[in-house]
Amino acid sequence: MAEARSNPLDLPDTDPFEVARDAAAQIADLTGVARHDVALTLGSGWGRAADLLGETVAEIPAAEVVGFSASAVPGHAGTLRSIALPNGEHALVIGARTHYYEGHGVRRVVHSVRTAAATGARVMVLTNGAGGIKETWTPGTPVLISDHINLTADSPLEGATFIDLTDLYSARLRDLARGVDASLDEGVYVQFRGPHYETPAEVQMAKAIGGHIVGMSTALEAIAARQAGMEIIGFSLITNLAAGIQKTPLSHAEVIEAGKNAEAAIGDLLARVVTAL
Ligand code: 8IG
Repeated sequence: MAEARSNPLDLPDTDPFEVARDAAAQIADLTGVARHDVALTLGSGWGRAADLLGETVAEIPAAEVVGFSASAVPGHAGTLRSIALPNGEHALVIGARTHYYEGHGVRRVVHSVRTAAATGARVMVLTNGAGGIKETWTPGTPVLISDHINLTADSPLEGATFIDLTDLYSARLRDLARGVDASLDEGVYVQFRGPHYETPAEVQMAKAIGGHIVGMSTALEAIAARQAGMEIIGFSLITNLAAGIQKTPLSHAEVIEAGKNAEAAIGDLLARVVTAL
């Protein structure tokens, strides 16, 4: 089984950027596409978007590329896809997110982003399924991420690496997205460790400190993307209202269902945003 293979990112002396460069070289080799221009990580509900972006040139199991492992979450595809965009550029679609709660460390969490940068991508599109704190958001609503609060108490940066995170989620790209869909709302994403959902008290805390969206991904990836010099845009699909905001218990089945129902609309949104980049 591919997953049983040892991962160089788990060894303390490994340079994670060297592994990312090796992974990018393998992707170029396996896809026949020398350089990718934009990369997208597709979270819960966003999977269908890839089909609408352009023509798939190649699709490879992520586990075949160094540093990656197959996705642990039902509803997440474990593949890397190279897609030819209508403008002649290429998109790398990452359907294999490693979550922080899997416990493999931050290097593994951000490996896909570092690899995307090493393939040449200048723009990183991060998407996720998440809980909403704003009561006006119904399940199936896509929202722009305007900023984040990282509650993992961890960082992809190692040592004395000081990186500015002002305008982390590019105002230019958010404006561009609103040009595609003027009704897009935005909010501050709060990354919790998970994998449990929040208690209602934790949701109230997230709200009190300025959060609007609760999730278990994206913030650490965005930091790594900024370190790599990429321009970042983030979208959350609100699949549920956060615990205590919605009156019924949260379930993963509900999340998958909301994602399925929103699939066509958010796929179209994402395709139009990528086209406009
Ligand atoms: I989908 O309500 C999804 N992911 N932390 N809270 C957190 N993550 C989520 C939620 C949620 N919904």
